[in-house]
Amino acid sequence: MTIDLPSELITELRKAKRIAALTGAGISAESKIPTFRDAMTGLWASFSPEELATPEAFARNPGMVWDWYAFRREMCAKAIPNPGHVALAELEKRVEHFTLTTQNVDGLHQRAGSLRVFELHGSIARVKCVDTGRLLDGEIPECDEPPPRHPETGGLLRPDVVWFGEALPVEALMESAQAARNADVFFTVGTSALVYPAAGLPIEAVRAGATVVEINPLETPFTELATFSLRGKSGEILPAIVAALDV
Ligand code: BJW
Repeated sequence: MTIDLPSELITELRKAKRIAALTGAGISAESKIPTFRDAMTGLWASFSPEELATPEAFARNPGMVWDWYAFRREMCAKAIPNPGHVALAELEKRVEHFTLTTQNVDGLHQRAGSLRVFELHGSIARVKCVDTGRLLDGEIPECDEPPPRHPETGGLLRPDVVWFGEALPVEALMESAQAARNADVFFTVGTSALVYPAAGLPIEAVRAGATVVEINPLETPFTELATFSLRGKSGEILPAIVAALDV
């Protein structure tokens, strides 16, 4: 399959000293991890986000929230990085400064070989005490009635992810904002651009004068601000971009 890429974009990329990227659930769709907001197949197709991804939801029904994350933790562990993840890892090797910020909790960028990755919404592989925030070291304990408890603190365990209304990890957010402000080229890949503060990063990059490239099969609220809007799957477009740099 041939993908038409704007030649100006390839020229900009060849000149770029600083490249930054923001990814969302769409980049992992081709690894068979459902996105959140797809009306039919998305992770929230039969639940509203407020029922699952808030501290209040966990307080109301910790067992249901735990089970939902346990199901997804297993799915993420079995998933395999796709050519989109691999292409971003390859791009990192080719540029002086590369910063990858992901909203995903699946760890697939690191497994694809990306080295400098900031996880804005945490990681589904880690769990922590809901009362103290202390991370669990080692295996998740078995228990009859989930969630299990932290062996040291005695508090219920929850995933180490960022729910609505919770603060994002400070260092990840600061580094990502700085990378957006300094980028020559900024990619926003596979995100609906609805959830803040992540959705503010490409806007910061535009304001700072970067060339901003959106890769998504669908339009988003960010599309009209993008310098280049590439409609299609990231697992096809990103490898085509990396290949074009070699020509
Ligand atoms: C493809 C594809 C293919 C398909 N290739 N693409 C400013 C304005 C308004 C509201 C706010 C604001 N600032 C903060 C807020 C509130 C809130 C918010 O943004 N609400 C909005 C919904 C309006 N934000 C927060 O609460 C954040 N916290 C915060 O701001 O704290 C302030 C604070 C400060 C100090 C103290 C205390 C508090 C926290 C946000 C946390 C988001 N968490 C989640 C769950 C994580 C855990 C989990 O995984 O379960 O993160 S919600 C969910 O949405 C998840 C995602 O990371 C995030 C973004 O979704 P994403 O990745 O964009 O996925 P989708 O499904 O929406 O889109 C997929 C896209 O892929 C689609 O566009 C497809 O077309 C595309 N696609 N196939 C490329 N093959």
